[in-house]
Amino acid sequence: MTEEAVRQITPYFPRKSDKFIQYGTAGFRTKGSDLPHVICRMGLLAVLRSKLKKACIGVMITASHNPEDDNGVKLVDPLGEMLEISWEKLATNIANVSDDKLSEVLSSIIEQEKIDMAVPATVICARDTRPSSVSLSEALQRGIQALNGECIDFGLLTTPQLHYMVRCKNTNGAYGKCTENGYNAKLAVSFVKLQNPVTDKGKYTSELTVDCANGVGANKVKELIKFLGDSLTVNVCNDGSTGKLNYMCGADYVKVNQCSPNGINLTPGMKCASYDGDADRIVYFFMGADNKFHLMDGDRIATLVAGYLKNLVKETGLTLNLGLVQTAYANGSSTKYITDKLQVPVACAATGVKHLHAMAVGFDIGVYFEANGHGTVIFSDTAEAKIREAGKNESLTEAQRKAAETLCTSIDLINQTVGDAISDMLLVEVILCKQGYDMQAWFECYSDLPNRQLKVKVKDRTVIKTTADETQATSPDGLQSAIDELVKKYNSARSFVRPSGTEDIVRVYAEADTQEAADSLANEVCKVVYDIAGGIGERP
Ligand code: G16
Repeated sequence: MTEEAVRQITPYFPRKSDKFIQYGTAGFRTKGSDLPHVICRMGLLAVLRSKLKKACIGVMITASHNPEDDNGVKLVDPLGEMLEISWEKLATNIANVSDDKLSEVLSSIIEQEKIDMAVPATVICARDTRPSSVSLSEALQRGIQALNGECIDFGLLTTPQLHYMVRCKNTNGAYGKCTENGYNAKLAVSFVKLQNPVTDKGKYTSELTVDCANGVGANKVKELIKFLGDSLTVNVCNDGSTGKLNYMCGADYVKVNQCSPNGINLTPGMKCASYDGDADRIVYFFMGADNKFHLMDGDRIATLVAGYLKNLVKETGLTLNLGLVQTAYANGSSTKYITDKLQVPVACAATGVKHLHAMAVGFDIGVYFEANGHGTVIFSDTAEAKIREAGKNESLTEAQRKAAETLCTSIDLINQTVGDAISDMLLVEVILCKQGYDMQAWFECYSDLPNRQLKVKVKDRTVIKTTADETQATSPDGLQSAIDELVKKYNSARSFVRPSGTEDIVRVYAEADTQEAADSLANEVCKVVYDIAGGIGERP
């Protein structure tokens, strides 16, 4: 069977170069032109995974925040979570094997995983708006068909919508209706239910301007707005009608450059947000009373959400352990605020939502957010059951029951499968409304430590190895000690470096007591990385 499948696909999607490609932070990412055979082969792998799990598997074609020429693919497991890490290795093997050995590798996976090839397979796929995504989606479908899998193609979706569909399908609709309208209705109904009863909205305004990175999120949020009535006004910018995907706009651009994107003329009083290219990340921003640009990144969203949920849990009287997961990129001030002020335990995971998600599962209610705006909340089955039951429990006080009902509706508003810019946006709006916050009030919760993120190009980024939490470089020799020496020169400073899993670069992060100091430290660390880890191109 594998031989026949390989015979069907290789004439159309041959492996043209022996360039090694690795399943990274969020699947395979590289130039779209290098991907046809990889994506076709991921169709084969998705079928095997579906047969093994006896469930529907998802495949998303996107390179998210990367430039338009790049593309990528990631597999989604039955409950809408990222592909199990042990299978990433299989994916990498399949992507890199020569055409004549492909059948052999497929057969060995079938044998090793004891896959029953008689079990039917279903794969749900979707793509973002990149020009190369259309033909790559065809390549994927050819791979799925070659192993007799059924393919349900949703066409254009945001990445989190695809994750949502997979979970709906595998829970027979218990998680929601497996359609775009089902997704929109679920979110909108919960949003309106949470927002409408608020009578004292304080400084809150229900108007928001969203930079959609010229990506797939633009048309999707336009669809969602139709379900919201007049409860939220969303002005959609960078909707792809003119600009280029992720170019000088989008969540990554705004976060890294700490400035307003092209396409938005930021003036005082405006409340703005940016999605990334596939709408799985969101950051907020505004112009403060000081006439300066202020970023409200994933850390700010995490603190807002954790505080809100913690209060609600307290009001229900239930004993549920709530925790927050961040990465090394989390601003030191946010971690301090969460630990000291909110009194919520914080755990640190490696970059990549798959790592944060895995750690968040350890809590009854696990809030996880990367500083770049990628995150969500997950509720354990037991916690969710307790909350739903409390909402109906007549022996509780009315206030306790109401808090439990509000929690239930919040659960419905949250896309628990993965970070979701649209769902996160609605959740933030609900919380701001309930708190009576404008952006300035939210901003004043705590002060960020000034920070800077930069990139360095090196010949081979894999020479940089780090500890599990990514805060220390363990190789090459001398790199960490050189960083330590630099950090000592600044106050309240911290810096770390790590190879990106989505771009061919090394990321450098620095934090210090002033912006000048953070900038200077980041620049000095870049030079050290360039000198010790084999920098290429112009020295920073
Ligand atoms: C992906 C991952 C995120 C990660 C980001 C950057 O985001 O899903 O978890 O933070 O890449 O990763 P790296 O620093 O390894 O390049 P996205 O939005 O591009 O899918």
